[in-house]
Amino acid sequence: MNQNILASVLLTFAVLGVCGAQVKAPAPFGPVPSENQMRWQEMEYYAFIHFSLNTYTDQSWGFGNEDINLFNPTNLDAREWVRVCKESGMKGVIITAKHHSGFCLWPSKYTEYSVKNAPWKNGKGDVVREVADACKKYGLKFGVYLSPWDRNRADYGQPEYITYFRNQLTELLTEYGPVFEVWFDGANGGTGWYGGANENRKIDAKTYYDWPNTYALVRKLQPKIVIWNDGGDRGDLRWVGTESGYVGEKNWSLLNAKGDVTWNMLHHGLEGGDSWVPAEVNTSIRPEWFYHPAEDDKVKTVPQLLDSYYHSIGRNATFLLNFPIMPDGTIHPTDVKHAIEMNKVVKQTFAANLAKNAKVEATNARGGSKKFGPQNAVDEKNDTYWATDDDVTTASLTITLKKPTLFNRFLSQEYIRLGQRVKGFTVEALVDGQWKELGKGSTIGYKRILRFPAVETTQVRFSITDAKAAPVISVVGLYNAPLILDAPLITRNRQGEIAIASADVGPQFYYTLDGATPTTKSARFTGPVPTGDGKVEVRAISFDPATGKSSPVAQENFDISRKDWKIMDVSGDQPYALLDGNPNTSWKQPRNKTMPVDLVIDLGSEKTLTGFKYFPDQGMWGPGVIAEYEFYVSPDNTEWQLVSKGEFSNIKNNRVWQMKTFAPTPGRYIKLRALRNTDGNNDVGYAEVDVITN
Ligand code: FUL
Repeated sequence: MNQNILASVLLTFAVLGVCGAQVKAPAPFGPVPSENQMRWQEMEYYAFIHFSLNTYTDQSWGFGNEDINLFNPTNLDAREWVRVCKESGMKGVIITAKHHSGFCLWPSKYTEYSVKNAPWKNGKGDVVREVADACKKYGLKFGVYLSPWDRNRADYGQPEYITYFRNQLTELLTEYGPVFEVWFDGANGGTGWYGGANENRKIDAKTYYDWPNTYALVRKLQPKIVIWNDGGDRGDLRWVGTESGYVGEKNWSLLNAKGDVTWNMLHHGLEGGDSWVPAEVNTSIRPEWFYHPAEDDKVKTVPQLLDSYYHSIGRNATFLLNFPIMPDGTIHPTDVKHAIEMNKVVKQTFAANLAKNAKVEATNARGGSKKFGPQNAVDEKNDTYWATDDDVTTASLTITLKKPTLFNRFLSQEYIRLGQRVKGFTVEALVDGQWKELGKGSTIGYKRILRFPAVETTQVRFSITDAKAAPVISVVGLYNAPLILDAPLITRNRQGEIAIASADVGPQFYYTLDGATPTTKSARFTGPVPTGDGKVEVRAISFDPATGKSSPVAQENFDISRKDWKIMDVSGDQPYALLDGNPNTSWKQPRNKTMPVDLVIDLGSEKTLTGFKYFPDQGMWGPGVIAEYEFYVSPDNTEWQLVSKGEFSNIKNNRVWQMKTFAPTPGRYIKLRALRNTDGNNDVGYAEVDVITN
């Protein structure tokens, strides 16, 4: 070592000595993530792929006796799926190796109900292998979904089935290379084919599957895996209580290892939880998980996908987005387009942290040291952090930018290897000499992003207003996202008036009522538009006058107006919430009723009915989501004709519009009979009920 180098090494030691080499890093606080959970959390965004015999039968859940001969995708190339996932910014893929129908996408040794007996590739195909190989080729991680509920197996419900299940799991976890995540779906619906028994089988999900031993097997076979479950038996990750694509604003990566898990705990985590169980937001790019041609125009738009992005990754969760595969074995081009475009916007938004290496000051830094100083939060490194003294749980960090800077996003990350600590924070900008609040939140965790209208400033203050222990912040960022215009939401109230709205603040709306494509030359929406009593097709766009850009066209086809409808045997106005056109208002039947529970409506005059629609209550508390129904039509409220009956499959997890059609039937009265709800109690609720006429 020459003299100069020696001198500078000594100087460095001296400086570190003064500035904090002796200042100790904060000790971990509470539960912390395992290495497997850390690796998984850093993936942030990955895909689900739903593909099975359901794809060919247009079902949400196969019954277990669907014909294997239907499985014959002519254009299947899993490399295309994985390429789309990669181009969408995803870091992994989870394939439905076996869904509830029991049909296996790999040639399992343990069943005949698999691709090995399908016409596809003359029984020589293996979808799971193709996905695993494609993941290797594109550098994505590979995961499997294996449904515990199996509607095909005769032995489902018996101990033998558990052996079968573990044998299958062993195949999947030993023959396809590294698996980053395994997904044990919690759905256990009851009825099924069960080897020809055609019956309703109830198991006790808590005890039947003997999860502790299955988990041990999984960890032995794949030591680097993370296990998903829906909260019952604690795995490494948790469901967030909804498939609608968001987790709570307050989101702790904690739960208790033992005890029951409520919906609230799934959705928000548990502040005082004794175990690290972070959240995964799972949702489909379409309303349903499997492909249904009727949903080709219901693919989530880029703004809707972005909403889920900000409500998952932006709220301390990961984002698991599903692509349904079409019968020919490909992903629908609209789904591909939207997912890739969404990633472009995300990349553009987060390309440059406008606060990178900016001047930062903090009200407190651990031991007064540079080692834990605020500049660590803007150095673009995830493993350096700003930390305060142990007894300081409120502190501010002020960023001074070199020049006035425009931004509309704030991002922050805690160094979660030391635990999740922050309980409350605010973000302010100095505007005209005053601190103006841009946004606030409760938890931060691995990553938190706030959205707000763009602001131009040179100073930003990030204040931690409440924390469980001294905050440890590894990243603070400011970004300017491009403005995205959403296709507006069109609703029609009972009086037949149209309303148009959008999530954005400020866009103008233009609409047509004659099927024409709206432009800025069409009528401009300024308030409710009367549309009479008949059917009406409304199309509308949002328009940004600043850029001259328009949104995609929104379209709604409304049937006859519900102005003259009368709900029978009820009193007051409240029940009419189910006819008001507003999906956010609902009505629940009186609690003293027991199933079956009827809703009878007088349509005011005779109509020729061809179907009905039901939109369930979207709320949390006893929503009374109907799972099994009968639908009747009557000329006189006395003689009733049963025109439709069945189940609303998967409505428990996915509370979207349900539409049932039937042969044209004239009638003036309708009766929607609830036979069973998704919670197995007597609650019955409705956000909207409508009919289809011809
Ligand atoms: C649910 C299942 O019932 C759906 O069909 C889908 O697979 C979803 C991911 O999980 O519980």
